[in-house]
Amino acid sequence: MPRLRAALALLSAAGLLAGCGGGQGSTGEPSKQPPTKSSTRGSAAGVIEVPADAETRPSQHSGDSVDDPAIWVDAGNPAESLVIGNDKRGALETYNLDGTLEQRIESSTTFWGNVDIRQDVPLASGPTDVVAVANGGVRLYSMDGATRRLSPITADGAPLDTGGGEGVCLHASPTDGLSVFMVFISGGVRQFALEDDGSGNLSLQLVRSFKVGSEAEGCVVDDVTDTLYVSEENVGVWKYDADPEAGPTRTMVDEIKPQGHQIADIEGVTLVDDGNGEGLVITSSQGQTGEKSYFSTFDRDTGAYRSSFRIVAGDQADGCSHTDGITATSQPLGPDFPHGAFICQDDSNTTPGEAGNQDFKLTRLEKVRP
Ligand SMILES: [Ca+2]
Ligand SMILES: [Ca+2]
Repeated sequence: MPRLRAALALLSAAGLLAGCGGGQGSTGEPSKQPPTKSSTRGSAAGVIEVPADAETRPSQHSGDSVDDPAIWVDAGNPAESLVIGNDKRGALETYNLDGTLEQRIESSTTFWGNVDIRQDVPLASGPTDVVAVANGGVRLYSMDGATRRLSPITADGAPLDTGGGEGVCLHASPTDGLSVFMVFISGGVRQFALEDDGSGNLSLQLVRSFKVGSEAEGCVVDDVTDTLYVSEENVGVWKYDADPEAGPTRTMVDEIKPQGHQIADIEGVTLVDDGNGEGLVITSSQGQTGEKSYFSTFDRDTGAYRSSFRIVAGDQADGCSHTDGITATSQPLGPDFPHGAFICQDDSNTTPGEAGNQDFKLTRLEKVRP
């Protein structure tokens, strides 16, 4: 698809693909981050405790119901940006930054898995903000920037057949176009090229498959460095070349303790893009029964370990525990999140804020930076 590749190359050269991972928005300039850590406090285990700032409204379903968030950035009106999250037991939802529900999409296939987004993707029908979510394959939507509503961009709105998969991450490559990685609980990974079928809808083609080894789910792609990060839940976080023609060669970023800094199960993986190749990779150490979950940060460029933190109760929301999916962006999101946000799934939603079914917690990004 030379035209798409050329357009992506142009966008990349123009710096319009700056945002790239874990639901990161891709429009606008990343904010410069003045660390303001006055509200954080350390713990004995070397895990910094950071109070949450807001939470989404509770899921409609009890039990293990929410899982993986993404952020759609409204570059023209950042405070109107949206959190996108899955209700595993029945829907894809979007939330305003104050946590209120904006849109709910249901399907006859009730299990909804992970979600990811790329903005300003140069499809044949024009620049498109593409959302991918696991639901009986992969469902693809476009976000209308004016109405802030998701609409399907597959024929008849149907999911595309991936043969399964729960983990999802998009990759917008300047040379290879748009693709989606599906991560299977069995540890398999499949990469599918996504192309406009000529009618404004996307179709897919399998271009690569490989095995991580054991149970895996969380993933994110750094579009600038062409790197796929995948968490092997009981082992560590790997990075692979995201090029469809790359082989199974990989590098360990960080293992679980005692060799590394994380604990099993390693679930979510996300990317903070600060521009110029700088930024952070953040992972979610969910923990086993009786263990407190936490998040770890690594240097995007060198992979060096930077810090660990936990989201605890703030004035408006309780903290995140036993976290599955995470996302982050350094794009400004209006007055409440002027330097971006970090978002985590919480398995036990108590007061402050509403108490009840699971939800997502939002925290100012500068508070969690090392
Ligand atoms: Ca909680
Ligand atoms: Ca709460």
